[in-house]
Amino acid sequence: MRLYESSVSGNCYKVRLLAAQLGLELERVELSVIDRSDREAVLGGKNPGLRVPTLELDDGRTLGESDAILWFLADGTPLVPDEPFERAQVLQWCFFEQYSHEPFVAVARFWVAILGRYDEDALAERQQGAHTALRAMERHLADRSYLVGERYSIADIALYAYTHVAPEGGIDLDAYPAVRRWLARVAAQPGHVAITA
Ligand SMILES: N[C@@H](CCC(=O)N[C@@H](CS)C(=O)NCC(=O)O)C(=O)O
Repeated sequence: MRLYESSVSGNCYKVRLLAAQLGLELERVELSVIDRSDREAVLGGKNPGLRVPTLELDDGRTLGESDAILWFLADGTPLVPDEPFERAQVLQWCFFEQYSHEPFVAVARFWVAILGRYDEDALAERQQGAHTALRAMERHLADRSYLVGERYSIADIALYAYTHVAPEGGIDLDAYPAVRRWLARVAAQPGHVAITA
């Protein structure tokens, strides 16, 4: 399998982390998230969104959207539950991640830590949105070990990816002790690899 990705992207890290934990081999093709001029040439016909991560299977089929890739690779393993309601809860957290978390946490981190260029007011708005998402996670994790069903799942991978690097976007995690305990639990899972791996 081939992964078109960026080594600095949390969305791509989700796939690398899952692959490491499932023992899947990935051929990694690095694309820049700053210079996007080769997007159409490299990803045209593979991902209509022209985004990374894009997964290419050995039979040539391709899949975009990080959380869809997680679901595809992990379905049938203990990282995606069998029980219909728990499966829906995993999707609940994946959709939460994509709509209420990633657009704030990931964008603030991208501007501050990767691009090094931002408008102060726009950054403050993203950081505010990030704290709204973190408060939701804190409420949910206050009396739970993992996001769904008291066991590690792709929902934890989806939200770990950007939450653990939120401070790089000026988003302090001090006010979220349950989130910090959960981050440590996720990082202690067998086969865990760092975002820099
Ligand atoms: N919803 C998509 C977001 C993908 C995305 O925004 N990818 C970024 C890197 S994290 C990217 O490709 N940026 C460069 C570009 O937009 O051309 C996912 O979860 O895969």
